[in-house]
Amino acid sequence: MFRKIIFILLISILTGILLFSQPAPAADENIPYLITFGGNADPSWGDDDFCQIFFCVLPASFKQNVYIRVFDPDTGGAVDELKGSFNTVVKFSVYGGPKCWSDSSSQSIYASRGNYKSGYQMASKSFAADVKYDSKWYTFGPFNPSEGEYVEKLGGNVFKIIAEGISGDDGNLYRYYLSSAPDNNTPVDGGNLFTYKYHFRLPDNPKQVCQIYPFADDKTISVEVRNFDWDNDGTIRVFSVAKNGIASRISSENKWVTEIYPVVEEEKNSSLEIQFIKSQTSVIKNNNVVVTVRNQYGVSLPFYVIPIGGIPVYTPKIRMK
Ligand SMILES: [Ca+2]
Ligand SMILES: [Ca+2]
Ligand SMILES: [Ca+2]
Repeated sequence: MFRKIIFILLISILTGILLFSQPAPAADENIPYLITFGGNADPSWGDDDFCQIFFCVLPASFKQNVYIRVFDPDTGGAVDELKGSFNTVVKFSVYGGPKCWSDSSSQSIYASRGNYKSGYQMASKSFAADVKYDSKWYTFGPFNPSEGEYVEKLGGNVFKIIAEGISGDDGNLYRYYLSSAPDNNTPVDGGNLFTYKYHFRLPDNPKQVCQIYPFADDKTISVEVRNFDWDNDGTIRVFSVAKNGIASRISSENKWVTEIYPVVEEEKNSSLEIQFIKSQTSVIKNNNVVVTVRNQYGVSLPFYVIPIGGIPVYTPKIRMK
């Protein structure tokens, strides 16, 4: 009993801290950057569609203006991935209003082929190589929460941000922050960011492990985990309250692979954890990957940067029957 109380206290403390960190990628994910390549890039560099869609959700009680900040929005300088010379343009656009989330095409893993620009565009800016924005934050907003789409299921107002590789062949690395201030990163209490298709850069250091947290709702009876262009870099494992690091197939250069896992009762309405463990024997640098998770109906599961219900802890036979 005492141990249980300590455990709950620990989780509360951890969750409390997590609620106050809202970058994407989040610190817990240990992912250095999001990535979007220019529209004329080769997918074998690790981006299958040159388009990344993120959503921000603000709790219904949150009424202040918010800002979506982008770190290093330009493609050039030290952070980004150079091919030949820097000639890439990436456009960032923020959407709100009805359908910005609820149009199913914006949640599809094939979103970039459909009506993913649903809702209405509230702000947009294209960035090429520009020292003005190199390793600096650019701020979109202010946005009034009521300008988002209210989604009861998600508990609040939702905005969408699309990063789209317009032209060029270089990789734009960047990060987001959902902020209540225009000129610094001030967390939105209870806010969260999520995506249905995660395009990201792995760390170069083989000792670093990344993790992402898809959420399985009560309708989920199996999940299909897909990964693209993992370049055979080590292992990918799935953890949950009922899974203790089950290995996934891993993809090679420019290839998708699929792994299907059954979801048991205890895992419903909880976050899963997918761990990306780099090869300990070969050094693979600048490894960019794409990951999707869908349920048995082919509906995408969202990845939240702050895992819903906290980081899953493997608890064998959590509910004895
Ligand atoms: Ca180039
Ligand atoms: Ca950049
Ligand atoms: Ca790769």
